[in-house]
Amino acid sequence: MTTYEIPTEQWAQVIEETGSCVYKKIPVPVPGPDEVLIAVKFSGVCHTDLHAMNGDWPLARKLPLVGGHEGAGIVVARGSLVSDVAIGDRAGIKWLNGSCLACSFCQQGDEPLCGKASLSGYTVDGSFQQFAVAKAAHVARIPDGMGLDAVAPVLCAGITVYKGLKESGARPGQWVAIVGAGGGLGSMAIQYAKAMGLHVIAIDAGEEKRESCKELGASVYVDFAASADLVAEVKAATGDGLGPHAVLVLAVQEKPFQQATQYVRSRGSVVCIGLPANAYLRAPVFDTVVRMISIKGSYVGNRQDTAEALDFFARGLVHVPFKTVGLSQLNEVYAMMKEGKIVGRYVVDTSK
Ligand code: 8ID
Ligand code: ZN
Ligand code: ZN
Repeated sequence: MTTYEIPTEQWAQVIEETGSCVYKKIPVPVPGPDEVLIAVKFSGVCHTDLHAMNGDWPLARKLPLVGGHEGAGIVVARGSLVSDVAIGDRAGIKWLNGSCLACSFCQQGDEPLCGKASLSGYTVDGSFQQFAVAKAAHVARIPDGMGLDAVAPVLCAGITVYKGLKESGARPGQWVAIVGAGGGLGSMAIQYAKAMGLHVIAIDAGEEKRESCKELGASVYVDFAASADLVAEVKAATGDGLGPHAVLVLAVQEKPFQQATQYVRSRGSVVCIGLPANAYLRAPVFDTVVRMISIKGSYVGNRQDTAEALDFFARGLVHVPFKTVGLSQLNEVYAMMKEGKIVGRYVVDTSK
């Protein structure tokens, strides 16, 4: 078995106060008996990391905090109870860092609903550091031959949208609208949807995102900032004027959640995934009843969803357009994200 030299100090991005993070050296963590230490090579930057830095959700987090939950790397140490993950294995840190594996939710594979779940980059330190700890039972197993930079966004964005599409109940040949299609989750959602045999209506703003969405496989692009009547335009996009069978709402604004309930096809489903701060769902009861609309939430994925989402990637069915910058430049990524300027995903390289 290969052994790795593990330093005592490492570079990390640390949130010391709400609203900002500092690039500094901190101690390398030590894995507990059921944990592994992963040398993180690349980590995707999810909009959730920005929510965590700004503390805008009604969910407590640790401080100081190392964010990040799309970390891809190599296992360099493991606790005494770990036997099925080896030193040298390629592994991924995802949002769900660990769960109890014993409660009624865990028993049924609903690990994200576990009351004792620990969350990477939120309730425990995440992947914006060179060495991060995760529960061995929950790490993503990254097959050989995948670029650790390219695979990183699958670890949250990919798993989440793949799960959301399954939750939508949409079947091959049907239409799905992806709201926020040009962003990180959206870019992956277009491709998972296409790979699952669905027609895609991509909704976002601007020409750069139009081009990217079309290139990734969207049949129609609707510019929410330019459209005079978004609801009518989305309904018309399916050809029969009845609207999409399912909607994945990934946007970080409240309004598109309301619009989705208006343009979704009767009997269709609106799957809420984006997590705008202080937002509420509002839909007319009458319409929801007589059009038999389902409105539901979908939250990351379990270990099986993780393996399946990675398998789509391994087969070359999905890829995310990504740009790489150094971990030291994380604040620049957040600035672009706040402005809605990112097409696809930014991935940080922990060596820079
Ligand atoms: O498990 C979950 N439910 C989960 C998992 C991972 C991420 C939820 N999230 C949440 C994040 O916390 C965030 O709130 O999903 C949301 C989207 O994450 P992201 O894809 O990482 O964000 P992004 O790359 O910034 O993309 C957001 C896109 O939404 C567009 C923006 O232009 C951007 O391309 N958008 C917005 I803001 N308002 C829109 C609107 N009204 C819109 N697109 C269409 N219509
Ligand atoms: Zn995420
Ligand atoms: Zn549990």
